[in-house]
Amino acid sequence: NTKRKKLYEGKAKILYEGPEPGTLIQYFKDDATAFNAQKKATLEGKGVINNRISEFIMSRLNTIGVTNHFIKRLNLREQLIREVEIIPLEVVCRNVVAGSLAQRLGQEEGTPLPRSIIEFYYKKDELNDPMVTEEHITAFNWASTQELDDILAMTVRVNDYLCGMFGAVGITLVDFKIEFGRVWENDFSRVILADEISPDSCRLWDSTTGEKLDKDRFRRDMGDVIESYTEVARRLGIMKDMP
Ligand code: U5P
Repeated sequence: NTKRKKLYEGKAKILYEGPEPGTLIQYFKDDATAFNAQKKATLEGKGVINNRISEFIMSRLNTIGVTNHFIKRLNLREQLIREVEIIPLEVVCRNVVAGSLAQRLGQEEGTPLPRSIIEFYYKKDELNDPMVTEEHITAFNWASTQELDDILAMTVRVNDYLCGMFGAVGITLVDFKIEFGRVWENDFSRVILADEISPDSCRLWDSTTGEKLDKDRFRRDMGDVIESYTEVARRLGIMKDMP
């Protein structure tokens, strides 16, 4: 392995300088954190599985016209991606009540929502990623109104596609978090999907048993985290070459 410049290290991923200008290498670590890194662990093999699941989902989304940063997988833990100017928002889309929605509004976990809810959180660890509205986002120039429209439209498309994709293999997509970035072409910028989509960033429940197949198993000390992530990959028909 040749030496290369580390540009950013997050809780579960590292970004390195890429081979060409405008590209980066995204490395998936085995580290898991929850509750803004108050809870930490290393889950052996998680990085490998999430690299594969995210590759699978991002490639599918690219083919249906949801432009994203994924270019190609390089090896077990790394993928080549397009460099973006990250938009400091976590966009959460919910189909069923769970997690912070259940907590904050006292609603029962598992209740299907009559229509999907999209929420925005400002990415700021020191502030615990507070929820914000579109007005905060445009007031502080985190994204323009046009960019917000594009983000909303893309989020709805991602949700529709992933609900169908997971539904077909007996998994309910309860909710998920995605992130977006800006790319510049000449003097124009465009918003594309970035980061990752994996059981770290989605709630996935077995459609018949309700069994959780996602990061809540880690957050709630339920055990079998890797086994559940592997089950998601198996149902999607990926990693057939892995033990
Ligand atoms: N989520 C993340 N990262 C965060 C917060 C939430 O990926 O920092 C995901 C959760 O995995 C869940 C969804 O799928 O966003 C909603 O989380 P919550 O607001 O219910 O905790």
